[in-house]
Amino acid sequence: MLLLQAVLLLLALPSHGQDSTTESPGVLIPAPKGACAGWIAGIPGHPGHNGTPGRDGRDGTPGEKGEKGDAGLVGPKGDTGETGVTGAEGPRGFPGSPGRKGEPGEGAYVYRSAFSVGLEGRVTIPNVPIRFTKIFYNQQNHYDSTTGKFRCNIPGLYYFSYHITVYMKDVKVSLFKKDKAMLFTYDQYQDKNVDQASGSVLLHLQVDDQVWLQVYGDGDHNGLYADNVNDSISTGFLLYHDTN
Ligand SMILES: [Ca+2]
Repeated sequence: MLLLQAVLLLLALPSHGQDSTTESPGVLIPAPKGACAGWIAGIPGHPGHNGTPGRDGRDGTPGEKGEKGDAGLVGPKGDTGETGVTGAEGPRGFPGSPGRKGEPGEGAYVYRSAFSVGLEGRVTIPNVPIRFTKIFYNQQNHYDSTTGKFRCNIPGLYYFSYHITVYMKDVKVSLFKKDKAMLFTYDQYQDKNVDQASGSVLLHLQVDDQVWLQVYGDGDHNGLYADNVNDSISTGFLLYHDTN
């Protein structure tokens, strides 16, 4: 019986080499590939040496965000900036206080022009300027007693007046400006009386304008009279000088 089993085993081994492990009870180590039939496993070897350290692992995931740190120190002062744009003009200020009184001027005399003159006897000649030769005032000599005419030296507004004593004859008298009669006065003489004739006017004069009195009419109205106790006078003066 035993011999038959051995023959069967030898006949079966070549065709079942690969699966021998399952048919060899009591053997712990599997048979190597291509091992011969009937091999017996050896004693296990000693453990090998430790291997070299492995490479570094991959980076871990980021940790959680830390708490906010303390404020840093104040930095140095920066450079001065550029000048800004000029602002809009401000509102008008309050009026200032009045200044001190000025010094007296020097040219006041330039603006003086006045005369006041009278007759020294009766007038006999008509239609010519009456010559007043009794001088009450003629400081600037703007009135010429040789011609009986006032000549304007300062352009401006002038006041003229005359007060005539009328005696023996009627009086017709005119105030002339530049050869034109501007003012007329007529007085009829009353027998055995002394009358008065007068007139006044404001006239604007330019330089060299002349003003005078003369009898007008046919020559029989020249009753202008004057003596020691009766005057016939003519007066004129500058009221305002032109400022332009
Ligand atoms: Ca009269």
